[in-house]
Amino acid sequence: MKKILITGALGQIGSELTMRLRKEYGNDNVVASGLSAKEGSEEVVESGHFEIVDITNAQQVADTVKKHNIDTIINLAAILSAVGESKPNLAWDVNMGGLYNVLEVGREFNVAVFTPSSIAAFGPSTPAKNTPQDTIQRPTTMYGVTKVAGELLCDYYYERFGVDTRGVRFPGLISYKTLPGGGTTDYAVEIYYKALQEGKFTCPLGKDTYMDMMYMPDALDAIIDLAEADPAKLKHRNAFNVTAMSFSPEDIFASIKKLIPEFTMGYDVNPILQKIADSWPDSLDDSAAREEWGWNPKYDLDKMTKDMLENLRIKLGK
Ligand code: NAD
Ligand code: AKB
Repeated sequence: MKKILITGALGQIGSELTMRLRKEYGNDNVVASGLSAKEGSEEVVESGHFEIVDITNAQQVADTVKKHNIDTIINLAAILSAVGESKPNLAWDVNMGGLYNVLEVGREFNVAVFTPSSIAAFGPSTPAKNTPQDTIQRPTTMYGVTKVAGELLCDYYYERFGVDTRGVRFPGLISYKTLPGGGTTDYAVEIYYKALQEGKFTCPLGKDTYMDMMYMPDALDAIIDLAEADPAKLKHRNAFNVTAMSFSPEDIFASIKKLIPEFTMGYDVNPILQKIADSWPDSLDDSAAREEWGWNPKYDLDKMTKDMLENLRIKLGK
């Protein structure tokens, strides 16, 4: 990667990835883009190039790639699971139509394309425990449908047109800089804010709901390490299973309670979120990522909890 365009750069991942890449590749070599400069982090908009790019507008994507002589697009623009269930048409337009435009630009201008998939690409008929890299994928959400179709489309553009497409299946991502954009795993971020702001949390998922999760620094490493991996070593290309931990609401509550003993948690299960969470794996097998490009996360649940609380205390003044 020499000249990088990030779409959806003001979202949960993009706001941190942009700053990390600017540090490593130089401010001028990382172009952030989004729907509006007012939507998010000032430091992302002000520390380097920022362009308005709606990925459903193919011309805007192509013009930005030409203008900045881009060689890699990291395509983070998307509609996530919970919002996707309330706005399935929008999820299809952005996640499929937008991805198609990005891949077409990749083909026309010989640009590499990195697009994250998700644990949402699996469904209720997928083996839930130690979910294999290559297995049944029959997701039951619009988000999941677009994710599995996106994986296939990226594979197709590599096989058919030689576009250098790569991607991981991210689990729920936890971070303190930018709030998540409307997913099913968002509770695992909100719980830290509520622990510090109110000392109590009402969990929207049942206590035995296990899902894979990851702390943001590991997620950024995953993107950069795979994007820079030697292509000769990759047997898979798109949709590598990656995970760092699997926990339930009871586990994350216990981890926070070790550091905030007065913290309490109750339950008010949201049936729409619960149905989505129940259709996703409990824990992924990420051995292909470990073997093919050295995936090796650094944060487990307690280490993440300590870091989240330390940083959120500063951010929230608590
Ligand atoms: P996010 O919702 O925080 O950010 C997405 C950004 O895309 C937002 O800033 C939004 O305004 C923008 N956007 C929406 N429509 C757009 C359009 N038409 N054109 C340009 N921008 C548009 O999402 P995120 O958490 O940063 O996720 C980035 C990618 O990673 C997505 O593909 C998502 O599916 C995937 N992912 C995220 C997680 C997670 O837990 N955050 C987990 C698995 C996969
Ligand atoms: C969501 O919950 O929608 C995302 C994801 C796991 O893809 N965090």
